Amino acid sequence: MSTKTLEQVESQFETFQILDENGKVVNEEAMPELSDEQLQELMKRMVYTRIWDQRAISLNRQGRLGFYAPVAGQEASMLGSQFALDKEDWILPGYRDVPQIVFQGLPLYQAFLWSRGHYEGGQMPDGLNVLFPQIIIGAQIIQTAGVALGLKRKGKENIALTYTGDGGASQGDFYEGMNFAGAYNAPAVFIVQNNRFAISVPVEKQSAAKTIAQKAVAAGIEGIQVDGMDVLAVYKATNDARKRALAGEGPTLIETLTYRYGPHTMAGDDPTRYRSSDLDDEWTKKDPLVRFRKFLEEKGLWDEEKENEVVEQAKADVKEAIKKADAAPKQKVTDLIGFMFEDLPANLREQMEQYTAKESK
Ligand SMILES: Cc1ncc(C[n+]2csc(CCOP(=O)(O)OP(=O)(O)O)c2C)c(N)n1
Ligand SMILES: [Mg+2]
Repeated sequence: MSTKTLEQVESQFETFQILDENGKVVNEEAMPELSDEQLQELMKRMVYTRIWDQRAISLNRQGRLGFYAPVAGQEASMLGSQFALDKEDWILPGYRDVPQIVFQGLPLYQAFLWSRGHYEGGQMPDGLNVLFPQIIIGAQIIQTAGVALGLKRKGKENIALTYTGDGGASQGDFYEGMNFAGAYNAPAVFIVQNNRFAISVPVEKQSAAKTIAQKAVAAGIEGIQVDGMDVLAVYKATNDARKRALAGEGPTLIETLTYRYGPHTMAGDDPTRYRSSDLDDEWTKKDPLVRFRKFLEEKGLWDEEKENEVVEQAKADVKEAIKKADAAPKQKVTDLIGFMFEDLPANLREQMEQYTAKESK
């Protein structure tokens, strides 16, 4: 391929945006059809998530949560996309994608139990089509291709949607999953939340490609790059991708350009060692809540009172949820073994007997 051809391909992937940094509509014809209530609901979810994120970070510091990957900065990317889903669609999340599965129906206390590594946190309520948040980078892409193909074979009017990061897009599984989904025309949507870093490795060091969206080309599927700080653009792109998938027009790769304000996880990385404060400032100016708040205020759909209501609700819910998580029975080894398989293999049966005896003492 000549350099010219590469440039032609790359230049097609411009960032799709509806609201600019000041909350002004820059792409009226792309405006999704959402009612005033739906617009307010999107804002509520983003404000709620930011508060819960702050509370979770503080609970983690107090030793009251386990694994936690902060989400501030990524609210539009996470919640705009989830908002486009039907209740029966499938979500295959990564470890950071807890807000999406909570708004899809996972009770908050279970999300906290998941954070603590408690088995009850991974037991999805009946009817909630969500897989356990994936820790293995990129593994959920292949699983999504499989789930989507299953939905198609069963004649369901639903899609499988997955989230990974820029780091996930550097894994072999990513290409394999997209390629398979494309080949079988499976109703899958792959979202790559490009927050510019895989822990400390910048996206520029992970790939020579100018965009992650263009990686769709080789898989023969649709690809789009979206302003991930613009909740309306993320919603619109996901909704369109979902419709295409259900119409038999194939999978879509959506790259959302976003940023995590906090550390990678609460396990102790220090972002000031791998990110400049200039870059932090540049992205803080794009904040998804600030721009959407301006847009809604202009329409008379948002004010301080509404904001405070959501803040108080989020604080109260977190308090309640952590109390409920604290009340969960202490996890036993037999619980872990018992929930792994429908029929226990011989070696685990043996361990089960040993631990049952031990725990009954
Ligand atoms: C297969 C695999 N390799 C390495 C790791 C260690 N690891 C955990 S998070 C992470 C970075 C992922 O970055 P990205 O996909 O951009 O997601 P983000 O954390 O930025 O949301 C790595 C390398 C892992 N969990 N799995
Ligand atoms: Mg990343």
